[in-house]
Amino acid sequence: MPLPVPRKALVLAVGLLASLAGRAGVDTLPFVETPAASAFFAAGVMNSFDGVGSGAADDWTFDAEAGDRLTARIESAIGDARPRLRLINPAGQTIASADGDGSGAAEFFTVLLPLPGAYKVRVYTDTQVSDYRLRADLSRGPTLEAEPNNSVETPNVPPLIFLAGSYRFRMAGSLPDADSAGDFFALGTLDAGNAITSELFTGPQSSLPIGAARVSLFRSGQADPVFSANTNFTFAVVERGEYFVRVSSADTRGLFARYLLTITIADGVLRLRFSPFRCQPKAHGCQT
Ligand SMILES: [Ca+2]
Repeated sequence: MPLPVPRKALVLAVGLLASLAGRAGVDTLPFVETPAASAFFAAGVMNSFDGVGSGAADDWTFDAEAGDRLTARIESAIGDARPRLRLINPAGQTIASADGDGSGAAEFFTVLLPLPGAYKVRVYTDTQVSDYRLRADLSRGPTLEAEPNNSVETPNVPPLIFLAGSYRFRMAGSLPDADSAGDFFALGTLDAGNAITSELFTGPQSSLPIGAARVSLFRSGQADPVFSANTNFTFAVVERGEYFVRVSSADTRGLFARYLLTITIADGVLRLRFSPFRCQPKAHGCQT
């Protein structure tokens, strides 16, 4: 086994930079499960393009299981680098592709990894060398957000996990600088007495400090949130309607501003013998 040659790669973890060894042009994405046992894995690196053109690409490798999903976003320090972002499967085929514009950002969301094996996130520039930062989020469970999800008109609709007397979803997302609108997720139609419990995790793989992100509840037809907090909470629904939850941050957004949101909805009115929730097959994929 050849010894790795030290490389200039830097790994971003716990908000600190630590050196990482690897081979020129090929290195490992250092995924960390966050929080433990969540099935959500986060990685981040800082590096620079060695030259112009795909021949000078950096390949960031990782192992996946069949059914995993990957989101990645690159931001170049110089916008004119217009970074190219590719996802290469174990057979060498490109299965996702995004080209940055003059803002220097490129991203793809929640790409299904159908085969087990070694994948590569490939990044390069066709125009201008630059430093860059790359975020990768891999999920084996929680749903990964997909932009645009910036209003109640265009929310993500997470699949639900049905539990005894409640249902739940877990959503992993992030709030880059440009995402001042935040991320909206549909909760479906709720009745008075239903209880919405929100838990937001950021943790050491996120640049969001505790309390920097806000979770707000919206009811269809009302412009203002019916409830909003920057701490975990339980909210009792007063009025039947279609509800949405938004995660946002006014001033601490960034490439690594990740979060994992867990929403649990319980039937506070205890109609135990019947399903307390109005199933929305189109939205939730459940059976009526
Ligand atoms: Ca958003």
